[in-house]
Amino acid sequence: MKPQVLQLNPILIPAVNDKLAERYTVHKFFEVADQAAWLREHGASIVAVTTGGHTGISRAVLEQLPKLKVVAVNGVGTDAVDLAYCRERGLPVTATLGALTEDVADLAIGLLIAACRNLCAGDRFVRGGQWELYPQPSAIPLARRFSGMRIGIVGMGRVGRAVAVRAAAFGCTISYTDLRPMEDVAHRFVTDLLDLARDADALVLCAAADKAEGIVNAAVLDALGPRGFLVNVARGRLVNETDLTAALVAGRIAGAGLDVFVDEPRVPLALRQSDSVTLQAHRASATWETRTAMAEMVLASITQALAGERPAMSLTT
Ligand code: 8YV
Repeated sequence: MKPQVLQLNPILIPAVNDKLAERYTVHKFFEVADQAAWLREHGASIVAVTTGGHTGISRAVLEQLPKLKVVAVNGVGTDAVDLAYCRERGLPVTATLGALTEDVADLAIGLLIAACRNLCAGDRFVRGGQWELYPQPSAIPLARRFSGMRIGIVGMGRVGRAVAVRAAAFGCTISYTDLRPMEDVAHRFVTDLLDLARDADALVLCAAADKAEGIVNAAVLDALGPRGFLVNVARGRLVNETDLTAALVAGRIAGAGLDVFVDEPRVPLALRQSDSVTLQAHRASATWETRTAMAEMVLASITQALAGERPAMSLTT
């Protein structure tokens, strides 16, 4: 009998799914109607789990998988997995470190340009036929220039650094905040997020969420101010979404580009109705190139763990 793998989130790459199915019996948990009953019956036979970065796996489910040898996260964020518990159990939790850096940084810049230049509102204006009805240039408000902006990066890890490289190519001035200054980063470090926001035309959130929930609140948004933009490609929980919605609706910040939300896939109506916001459905890593690389890493982690090796991408063992 082949080893039993529990797949909590779909992997969208057919070639990798084929390889998984050749080597393992893969159970698609997301298609199971009564998951509690399924776990009671089959939990003890599962030796590997794959899941998504922001969806993770609950401790309650982990506790029902006594023979588990690896949790292979198809993502870079592991904030939705109880790492301390997995460490105690000696259970490797792997992530797709480095695989999605470039794509996430690309989307951050894309969202920022879209927000500054009102790309989505402009698209709706043309698509909806309003241009023909209101051809005078004053029908569309002037936008803001992205090149040369002062960018405040929150979280100078892999993604933050890749955003800095791109923004620098646009002539932007870059400052950042993190838990501590990074010796190998030449940009200006700012300890306090309020100060970073005050000095920035745009804040770009690239931080892990575990130690930073709700850090972007009304005070930070007011420090960013009515000409400031917010971009979030990290986790929705970094932002107080109620404060953000209120600030956008009242014009206390100029606009936002958001790929992530507090309660995905639910997005507050006021955000969906606002022309100052560009929205994406948590798709920063969703390219063929990156998702293929990520899926291959998941497969490698499972293969290594089930061969009795320490997976190269393990964060806990
Ligand atoms: C993915 C992510 O959407 O890497 C992460 O932490 O949130 C995203 O890249 C997700 O992991 C896909 O399963």
